[in-house]
Amino acid sequence: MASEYDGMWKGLGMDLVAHDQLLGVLGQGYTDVFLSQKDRPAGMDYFNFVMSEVHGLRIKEILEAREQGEKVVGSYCVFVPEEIVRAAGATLVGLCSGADFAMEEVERILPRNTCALIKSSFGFKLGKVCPYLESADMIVGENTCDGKKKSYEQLDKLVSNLYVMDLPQTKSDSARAMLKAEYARFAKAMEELTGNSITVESLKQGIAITNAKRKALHRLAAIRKADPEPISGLDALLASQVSFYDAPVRFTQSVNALCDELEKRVADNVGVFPAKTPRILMTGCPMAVPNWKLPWIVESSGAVIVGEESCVGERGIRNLTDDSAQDMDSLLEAIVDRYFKIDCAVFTPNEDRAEHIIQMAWDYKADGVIHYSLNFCQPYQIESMGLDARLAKEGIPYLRIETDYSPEDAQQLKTRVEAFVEMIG
Ligand code: BJ8
Repeated sequence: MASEYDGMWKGLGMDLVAHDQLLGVLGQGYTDVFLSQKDRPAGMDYFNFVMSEVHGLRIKEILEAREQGEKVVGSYCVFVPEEIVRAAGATLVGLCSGADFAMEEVERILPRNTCALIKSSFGFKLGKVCPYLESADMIVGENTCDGKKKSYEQLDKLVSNLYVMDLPQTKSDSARAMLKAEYARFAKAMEELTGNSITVESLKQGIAITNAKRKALHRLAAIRKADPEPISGLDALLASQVSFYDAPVRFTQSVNALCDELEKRVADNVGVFPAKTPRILMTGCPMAVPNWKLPWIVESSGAVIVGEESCVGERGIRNLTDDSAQDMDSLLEAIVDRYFKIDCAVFTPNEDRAEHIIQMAWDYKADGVIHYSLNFCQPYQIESMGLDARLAKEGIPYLRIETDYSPEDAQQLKTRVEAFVEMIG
C-alpha cells in the first residue's frame, strides 16, 4: 500500500515491498494485542500514536534534525551511555528487534541456534526494513554475550559505521576501570562523530534529560504496585519499548501525563483488572518491539503483569546518574557508577540480579515470577535454572519459559501459563 513516507524510506535504501509486509503484520499484531484491551488509560493514546508513526513521523523528525547536523546513534544494549550521546548533541535510538525477518538470509551468516534477538537484528538489516538502522550515523555494537560479540564481526561486513564497545563481564575493580576507559573512548568517538565538544555543562544536560526519562518511568513503575492495577503490563511494557525510539523530553512529558491519570485511578480504586487478580513479575531477556507474545499470553490467561526485571523494564532504568560533580572526570565516574550496577546475566557472578528479582517480587506484591529466556540464550537460561531454589526458599512460585519470536508455541505456552496462574490464584 502506498504511503506518504515511501519517498523517505526509498531514500534510506529500504525495500518497500518487504517493509510494507512488516508494517502490515505489526499493525495487525498491535490491533489484536493492544487496541483490544478494555479500559485503557486515555494517556495511552499518545503511545498508540507513536507506534502508528514509529517508522513514519518519528523517522521524518530524526531525518530533519539530521539535515540540521544532528547525528544519530543506534545501539543494541542499555550499556551504551545515553548521557554521553546527548552531551555530544546526538540522538540515541534502540536497534534491537523483536520479530523474525529474512531468516533464510540470516541463517546463511549466523548459526540457526543463535538467539532470536540477534537474528532479528540481522534480519532487519538484510531485509532492509528498519529505518532506524538505515538512518544511523554510528551503530554501537556492545561486547556482551558471545552471540552478540561474535555476530558483530559479521555485522561489520554489512554496515560501514559499526563502533564496537568492549564491556566487562565481572564486577571487579579492574572491570570497572575497563568500563571507564571504554566510556572515555566512546566520548571521544562521539565528539569526532558530531564535531561537538563534550563539556561539563553539556554532560550535565545529557544526564538531566536521561535522568528525567528514568524518573518518569520509576513513577510509572511505582504506580503498578497498586491493586487493582490501573494499567496493564502490556501497556507499561509498551511505554518502556517506546522510550528507546521517542524524543526523550516529549516522552518524559507523556509518561508523566499518563502517571497523573493513573494516580487518579489508584485514588478512585479503578483498575484494568479486578482487584486480587493474580500478579506476575516477569524477568529475563529484553522484549523489543514487537515481541509481545508472552505478555499477551499472561494477561489473557487471567493474570496481570506488575513489573519487568528486564532491560526493557526496571534493569534498564533502575538507577539515576549523580549529576552533582563539577568536573568532567567526576561526571564520567558518576556515569560509570550508574552503569556498572546493571545486573545483566553476562556478568559472573551475578548475585545482585537474584536479590533484585526477590526484592521486586516483594515490592510489587507479585504472586509469582515468570522467567522468560530466548532459546539459545545461555546467560539468561543458566541464571533461570539457578533461580529455582532461590525463589522456592522465599516461597515465591516460579515458572521458567524458553521461547522465540515465532507464534508456533503460543498454544503450548498458554496451557503452561494458565496452569501456573491457576496454581498461584
Ligand atoms: S545489558 S540483557 S541489553 S546484553 S538474549 S543477545 S544476552 S543470547 S540482550 Fe542484553 Fe545489554 Fe545484557 Fe541488557 Fe545475548 Fe541472550 Fe540473545 Fe541477549
